[in-house]
Amino acid sequence: MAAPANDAEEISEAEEEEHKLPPHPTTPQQKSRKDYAPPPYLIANVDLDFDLREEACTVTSRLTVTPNYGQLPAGAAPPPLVLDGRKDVKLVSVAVAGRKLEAGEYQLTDKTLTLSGLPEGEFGVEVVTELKPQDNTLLEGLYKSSGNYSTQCEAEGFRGITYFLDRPDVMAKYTTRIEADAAAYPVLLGNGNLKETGQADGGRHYAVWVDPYPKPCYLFALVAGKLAMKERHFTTCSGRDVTLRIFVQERNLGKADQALESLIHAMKWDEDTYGLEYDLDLFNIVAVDDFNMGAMENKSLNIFNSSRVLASPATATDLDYSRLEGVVGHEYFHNWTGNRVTCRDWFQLTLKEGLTRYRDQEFTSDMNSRAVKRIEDVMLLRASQFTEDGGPMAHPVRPDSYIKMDNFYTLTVYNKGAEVVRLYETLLGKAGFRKGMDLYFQRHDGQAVTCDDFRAAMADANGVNLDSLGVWYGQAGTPHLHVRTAYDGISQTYTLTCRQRTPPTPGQPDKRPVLIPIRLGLLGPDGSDLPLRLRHKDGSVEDLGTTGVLRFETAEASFTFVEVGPAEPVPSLLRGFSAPVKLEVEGQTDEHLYFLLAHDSDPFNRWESGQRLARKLLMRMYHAAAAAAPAANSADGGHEAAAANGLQGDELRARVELACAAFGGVPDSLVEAYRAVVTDPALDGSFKAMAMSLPTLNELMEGVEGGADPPLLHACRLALSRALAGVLRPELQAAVKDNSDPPEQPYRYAADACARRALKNRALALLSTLEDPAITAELLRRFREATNMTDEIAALGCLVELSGPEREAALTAFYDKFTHDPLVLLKWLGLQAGSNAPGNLERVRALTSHPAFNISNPNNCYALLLGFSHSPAHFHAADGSGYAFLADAVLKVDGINHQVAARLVAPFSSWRRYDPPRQALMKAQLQRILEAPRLSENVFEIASKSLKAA
Ligand code: B3K
Ligand code: ZN
Repeated sequence: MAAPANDAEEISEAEEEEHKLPPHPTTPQQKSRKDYAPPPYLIANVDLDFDLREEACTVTSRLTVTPNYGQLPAGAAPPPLVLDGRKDVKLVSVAVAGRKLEAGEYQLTDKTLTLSGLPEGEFGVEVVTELKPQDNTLLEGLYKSSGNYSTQCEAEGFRGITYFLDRPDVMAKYTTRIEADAAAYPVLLGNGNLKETGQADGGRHYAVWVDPYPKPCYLFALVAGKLAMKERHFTTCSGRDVTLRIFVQERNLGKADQALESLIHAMKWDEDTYGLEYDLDLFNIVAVDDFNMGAMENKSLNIFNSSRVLASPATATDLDYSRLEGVVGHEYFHNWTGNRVTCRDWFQLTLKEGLTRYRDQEFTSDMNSRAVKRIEDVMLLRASQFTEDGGPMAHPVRPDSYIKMDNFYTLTVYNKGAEVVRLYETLLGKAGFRKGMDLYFQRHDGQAVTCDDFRAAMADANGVNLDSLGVWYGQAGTPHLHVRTAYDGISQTYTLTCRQRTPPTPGQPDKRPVLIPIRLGLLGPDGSDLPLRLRHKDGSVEDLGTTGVLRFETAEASFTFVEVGPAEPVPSLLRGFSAPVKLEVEGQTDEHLYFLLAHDSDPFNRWESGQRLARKLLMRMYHAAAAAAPAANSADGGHEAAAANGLQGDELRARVELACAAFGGVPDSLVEAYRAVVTDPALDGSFKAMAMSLPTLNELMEGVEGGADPPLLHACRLALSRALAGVLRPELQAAVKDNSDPPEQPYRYAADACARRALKNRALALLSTLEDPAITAELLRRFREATNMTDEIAALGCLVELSGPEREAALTAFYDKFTHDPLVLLKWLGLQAGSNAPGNLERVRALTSHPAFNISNPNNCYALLLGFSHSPAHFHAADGSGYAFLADAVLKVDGINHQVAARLVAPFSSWRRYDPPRQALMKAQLQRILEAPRLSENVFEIASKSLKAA
């Protein structure tokens, strides 16, 4: 099992030895899960008073502190109370039990305020602090965005407001009084119910908010500003009226309706699916421009990154609409999974995030196409979470240690965590899962609990033992599942022999088997599902219907099906992607895959078969092209991927096409399979669009042994798209034509309308790779005539990859049209950032000083700087120029916002996936980052751990 986590000293010593790291100015403290201890004090009530003023804000916090240390030994003094704080929080005064303390009576450091000599029993503490929100560029704690006050407290931002026990197992009832200038800040919002409002001296006013539900401080929020509002109502299942409001800047009022609509859907869905009703009379949403993450589930005052919550047909794409629905749902669902039942400590983050991500995935599936949603979720998991799990930052869904918790809001905790929750559902069925959820709330409402408590509720509600699921929480890395099949024609039996292995990850050399539910079917010769009759060890036979679930939890096991008939069946394994593993089916032929693609009753596996076929071909192309390149270029004496290094543009393209032609090009059978998909009238357009999408570059990279050459791999992907588009041109053009709506048709965000746009735009994207002037002209025309952002950005996205005059014309037109809409300009920045068009690094560099770019705004950094890391051609340029550019950006941003900077380091963490010359270049940049003075703990953690695995 997991080796015990290193403590802070071990980490930094090892770092210094291996990489000669300069000691970090404040040796970052690594926190370990095994060190959890309950707090010696609890806080029952928090009474906060915010006096918001332009130069400085004063916060008065009155706490009711209760002992939690149990019986004191006779004569022993109560333990000290250590409150968390932050350097930029100025302590004005502190009083205990009504008496103001003198300077020598408490201890103050950059991070803590320690109070000793405390009374026994309950006592009051009053802390007064002074803040400068206008200077808070970290965007944690209280800060200003677009002239308004706003907060972000998860994970540890509350200590940026006042000295407090900033940990989730301290749950208190909050009262918040906010006072500010009435003209500049007419809207004053807090958690819970609005109890009182009134005028104050000097043109000021105030509001008092009372939250009746105990909560950890990370769920505290406050907003004060000039905001416009839209309102709707929801009647809960028990007949209560809830007022729903969204607050936005005046100019964004036209983009606020969809959020309220999605919120209503989410509230209804949670009642219908889980019987969970909203528990207050008011629910507020606020859109904020400067926000590190997507959104935050503060009790009854959800704060969103404006890019996630504002939408209109002219400014948001179908993808934006669907994400909005998902994220509004996610934050709302947290009210029960996260707020009413919260995490005991931050190591348990997946308790709320994995579960809530699972819930938002299910919500989106029920609102739209379940099959398409599953495919999208698996694509993301494989493209990004598998990468994380295979890299130096690999961590279990319940991490063992961290330096900065904010670095652990990862795809592993969220999305792999959601897959782990899905395992319960797969094993227990929907009804059994619901029973488990009911018991979980019955037992733990109002508590701060652990992932083990969740598992126990699931097990106890169903009377089963789920202990073996525990391994998923503690083990990092993606399990490999290997299946061998054997058909016996004489006995008409079919046996699957399964083996599993989880690769070692940093700190976890040895792995245990995990419980893998394998959902499967067996296809007969006509493509229909055979009845599944599983023979048990005792000889009894169990009827599993036509789709069954095998429980595979040892290193190796066999499963035999009887009465399978006179022909060898074709297995459809891991239907619906029933576990987050890498599946290899020994002896699976292309014929099997074509057969599954044509017939599988499981839509996920139909799609998956196409992906596997494309992946195999792409890998063949890649290796052929890499081997064909002159070895003289090779920096490591013959490493094949390195051999094509440095080739660019047309040369690279020619190399790939030649190599592909040498083995006969794209097989007819693949072309025919794609043709069948595009022209099948029974298939949903969104599904077709997914089926016509090639495996992502990230996913392909995983498959290249010894490290990939991204520009070469990208060139192969492009070559395959081009080849398919060349042969299927008539079918693709027909798909474009048949799915184009007349210009007078108003935009609708609805499954059927989105499906038409998805198919049309996917077909256009494939056609665009032909670089045929007629098609390029059509793209430009479609761009100009688009009546919604989905079509507009789809056309622009194609044009941006081309290098002709159309590219510039479209980019300029788009900028001119949206100069005054910073949210839309994020798309404009993002498209240019990720483009592979020749010479694009210079363009991206120039954009960093463009008026549309603001380095202090997280969305801008994500669009342009992180967006640049998505360009295989330029971020991974063989000369290292792309890496140097991003590392410069990391250092610059780290001086402003640590969380954002840490996210910009992530692309370097996967250095091991690339060819040796690139590995060296990336590691050199990580080293350079680490040597920079005044590095934040956030960046230090990612960069040092990334290098440590070298
Ligand atoms: N819980 C927040 C994320 C908080 C981020 C802390 N750095 C959003 C969410 O998952 O709902
Ligand atoms: Zn969440």
